[in-house]
Amino acid sequence: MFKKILIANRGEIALRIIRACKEMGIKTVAVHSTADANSLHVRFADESVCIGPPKSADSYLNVPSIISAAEITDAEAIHPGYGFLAENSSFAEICNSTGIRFIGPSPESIKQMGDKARARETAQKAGAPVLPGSNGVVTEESSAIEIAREIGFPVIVKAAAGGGGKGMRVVMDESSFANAFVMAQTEALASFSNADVYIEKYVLQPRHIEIQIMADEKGNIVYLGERECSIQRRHQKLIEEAPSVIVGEDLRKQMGEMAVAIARSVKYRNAGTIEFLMDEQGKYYFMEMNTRIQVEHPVTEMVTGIDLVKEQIRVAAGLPLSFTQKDIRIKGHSIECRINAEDPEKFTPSPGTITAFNPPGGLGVRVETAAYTQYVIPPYYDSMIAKLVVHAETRDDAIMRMRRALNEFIIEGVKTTIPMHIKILDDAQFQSGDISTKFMERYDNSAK
Ligand code: MV4
Repeated sequence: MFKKILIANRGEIALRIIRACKEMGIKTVAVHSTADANSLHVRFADESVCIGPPKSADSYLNVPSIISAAEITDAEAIHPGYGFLAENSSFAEICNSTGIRFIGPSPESIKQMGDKARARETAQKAGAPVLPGSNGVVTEESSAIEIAREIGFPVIVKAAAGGGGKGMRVVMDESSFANAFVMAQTEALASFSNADVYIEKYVLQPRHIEIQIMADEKGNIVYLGERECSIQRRHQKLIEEAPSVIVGEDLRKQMGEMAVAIARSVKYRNAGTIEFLMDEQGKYYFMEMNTRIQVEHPVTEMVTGIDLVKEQIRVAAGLPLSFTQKDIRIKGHSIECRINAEDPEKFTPSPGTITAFNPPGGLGVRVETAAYTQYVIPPYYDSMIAKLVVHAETRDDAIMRMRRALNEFIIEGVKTTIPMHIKILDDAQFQSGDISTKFMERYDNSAK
């Protein structure tokens, strides 16, 4: 096992990884920007290294600084968390070539799944259902129109290098296609320095359901059930839960085995997530694969009892998974609310000093945060300040527990999304489980 790990991240996920290391008897190295000198991940790590000025590009994305920090502290491995360098295949390659273990999949797997058009083909070859669409990227407007006509409108044009919604255009009919196609290409080029786009049939009111998988280096790959992530706004997830109300045991097994087959076909290792879209008939289609630990991993941990970050570290060290498929049982129900420091009307970040901070507690309540009273939220990074996660026997009980915990959560000095979460949890449609990615449009017309 590793003796020392460097955590190339900040905030709650850095803290989450430090906690796993401590329980495994592994020493930790935090890296931080000058803006984060007083943050908890620095305080709780055994050692810390300042890697640059506030801007992410100069610090948390600064590869030479991070590699140097690992070298001078003798860290044997780097955990990238999520965001920043987590899905950067050249960073993974540089780690491995300097003899530092990247805690994640191989650079080849990251590259293969990072190209969403290629990932679609890979999944299809592995036997996964995909929506009618183009075979790979489409460059010519004239052939794009023909493909769209053949698929049938509505269609969606997506950036091959995308994922978060950038470089994406929904096209309802042929008259607006040519313009939207060029717009998607232009936006893709501006955002990713890559104009490649592909086309898919557009599902009008899909659910976003994803399967967590975990793979070791001995070829063991297991699925840990699904997460329902349909409650989102502007391509940011707001609430995630496990299990999904519409996934029963048979479907879970089917989707799980499908996810494992896709992972196996790219010789995947470490933690990964296969995202599916589900239409109103309950048919599911491969959408993308995320080659990292995700923000919402705790809901899977709550219903399986498995520490996913510890497993990531184990398998990166060459050890086998500590469990097999038949050990996985989904127990109870878990919900996560992402609490952001943002203006509830304008959705703009609300940086500043947290003047009072009282996280909730009690049975079945878990809070993942790096915030504290007098903590100053820097304006340079994303606005998530806490994940509130609950676990209970049933979905109804989990909803009641979440409402109780949200009402107990005191955060003063900055505006937060707590009131929005309370509204969603009080919503009869949410409570009935009748949700889709269009859910938030009822509250907010600009949610698209
Ligand atoms: C889709 C889709 C419907 N049909 N693909 C959103 C994020 C990115 N990962 C893919 N996304 C979607 N892909 C097909 N074939 C619906 C979404 C989607 C969405 C699309 C446009 C505007 C807002 C959206 C919100 C959630 C999901």
